[in-house]
Amino acid sequence: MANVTVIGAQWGDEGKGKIVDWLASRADAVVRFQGGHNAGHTLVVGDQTYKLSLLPSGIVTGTLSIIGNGVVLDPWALKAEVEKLRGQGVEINDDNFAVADNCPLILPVHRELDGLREAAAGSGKIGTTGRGIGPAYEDKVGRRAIRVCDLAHLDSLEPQLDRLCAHHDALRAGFGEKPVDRDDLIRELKEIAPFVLQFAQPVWKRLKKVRKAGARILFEGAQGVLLDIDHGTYPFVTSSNTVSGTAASGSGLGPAATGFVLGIVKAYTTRVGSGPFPTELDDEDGRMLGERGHEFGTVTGRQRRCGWFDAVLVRQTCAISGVTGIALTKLDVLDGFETVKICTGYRLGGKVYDYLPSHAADQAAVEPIYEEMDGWRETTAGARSWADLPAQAIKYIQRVQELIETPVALVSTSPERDDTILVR
Ligand code: 2SA
Ligand code: MG
Repeated sequence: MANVTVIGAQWGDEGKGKIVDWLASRADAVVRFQGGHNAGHTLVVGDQTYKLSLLPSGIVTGTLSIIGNGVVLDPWALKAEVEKLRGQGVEINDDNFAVADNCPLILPVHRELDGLREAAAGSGKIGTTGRGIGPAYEDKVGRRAIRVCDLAHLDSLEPQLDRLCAHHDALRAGFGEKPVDRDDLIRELKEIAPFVLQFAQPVWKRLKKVRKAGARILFEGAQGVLLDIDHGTYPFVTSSNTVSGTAASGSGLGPAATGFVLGIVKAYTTRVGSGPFPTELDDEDGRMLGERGHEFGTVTGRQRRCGWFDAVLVRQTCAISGVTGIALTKLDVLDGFETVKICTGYRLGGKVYDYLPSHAADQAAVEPIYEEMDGWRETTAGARSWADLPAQAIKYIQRVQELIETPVALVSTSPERDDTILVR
């Protein structure tokens, strides 16, 4: 196996966790390169279910797991997740786990600001996970973040705190909130620092070393391309770049290390949070997809919006993210539908579009153009080869592949690691 970069090719929750876990068992290192503990990857191994939101999925198999500099790190969330997994018998130590010492931290003020803004926005809210992701990235690009390496220098943090608090106190005042309690913040940071610092290092160096030794590296993306800060359904997006290119900048390896780009694609479409969703269904079919697909957020438990497969969007995200091949997941959720629909284009103002236009109002107004196919009655759940699949399901996969102009490399037919069809 060469290096692989796994990214979500829709709005997240495509089933990356299972695929990443499957690939992690064949990799020597697994790297998270963007996002934070807003991700939600569910891994089912035997009779154990692991829910990860910050740690790379390789941690469960004892594979070297690295949090790269592109991630925003909540040190308290890290500690809680490490402790939870240790409680499930997972070994985590400074040999199999490392955190980039140049990662910006998510602080309590970020979470508070996330919540204050969402509450104030009312119906115009983004529908964030409330984890402080956006405000933490804002402070990173605003050059006032406190980073992992600062935890080793807390006695000389005053100038940075001045910059951070000058910014946040003004924002908080606008919401009628008290200024940041600096003493409290320093005390909390001092308390958590030793825990984080035991894993902290310049991970680009560690990666350089393992790469030189021939390690196969798996880059684990979180969320999906439609939530990308540049290419997504702005402003209803997350605050990081979720495209494959971020694997390089968010880990400290060059673009050549990215390797095979595997886009994870759900056989239908879901979205959690606000924003445009052309194929969204507000009917019995939509409810059936949600119910059969167990469409609830791993992190927040929020119910996901559901709709038919949108080939326009996935063709676009595969192009934007340079996807080499896709893994098609949750095909079995479509089992038993009399007919299934695929969106092949949009209508807007008398024109037909073969892509999603950039403007938010246009994105909200496009009307999907559907192609209808016969469904299949047989179950595809647990299928492990083409021969296990009904002819109509194969037709569906082939049509998806044709429309998105990207080959299907894998088909996943249940949350179980081995229920996977390898196409090439
Ligand atoms: P944020 O918190 O600033 O990143 O939210 C901004 C938007 O990004 C969406 N977002 C997600 N969408 C799907 N899955 C995500 N992760 C969890 C999961 C979500 C959960 O995998 O299940 O548990 O609810 C994720 N993270 C961010 C979010 O809905 C906003 O639209
Ligand atoms: Mg998820």
